[in-house]
Amino acid sequence: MSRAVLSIGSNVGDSLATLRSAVQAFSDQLVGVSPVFRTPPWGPVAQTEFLNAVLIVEDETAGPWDWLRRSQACEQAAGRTRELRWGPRTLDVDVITVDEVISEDPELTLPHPRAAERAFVLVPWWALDPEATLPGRGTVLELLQALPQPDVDAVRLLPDVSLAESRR
Ligand code: A4P
Ligand code: MG
Repeated sequence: MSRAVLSIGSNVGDSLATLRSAVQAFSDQLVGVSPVFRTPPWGPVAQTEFLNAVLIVEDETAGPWDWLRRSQACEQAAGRTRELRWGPRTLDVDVITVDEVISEDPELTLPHPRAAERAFVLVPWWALDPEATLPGRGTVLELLQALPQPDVDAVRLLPDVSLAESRR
């Protein structure tokens, strides 16, 4: 059994529809999906706000590289456009964790190297799973408490919006 946590984000086009298509793409493996949050852009590129959410997916046979390949296929299917690193994109799917796997491979670093600093990952993840842990780093709650409060407060719940029902 392999369980992965995926972060999905979009700030180009119909972002809500794009996030829904990403959830749909993982529907056979879906264990849970967080609420949607409106988030200020993280990183050096000036751009519009993102919509972000977190998925938990499970598959008996998938390994870490399968989750990366599926995530990248999902980005392609959404017609991802990206000119700049950290710049605007139709869909970004990042693999945050796969079980307790630790990997320093630049093509698949696990846990995701910037997850611990990103309120746009931690807030949705905590909303979906308040007990969650980032392997080697501590609980998601502890990581959230270590972030500047304004960063956390800037991640705002999009009310009355659901990407999908949990299937398991
Ligand atoms: N890669 C290594 N480890 C991983 C992993 N755990 N998950 C490699 C996914 N990919 C991983 O990714 C670049 C390379 O990272 C790939 O070759 C992959 O093998 P990419 O998706 O091609 O490029 P990118 O997404 O532009 O760069 P990067 O560094 O992945 O950017 P991030 O970290 O994804 O940041 N602000 C808000 N509010 N919300 C967002 O969703 N997203 C970004 C993108 C920036 N700011 C944001 C958001
Ligand atoms: Mg990425």
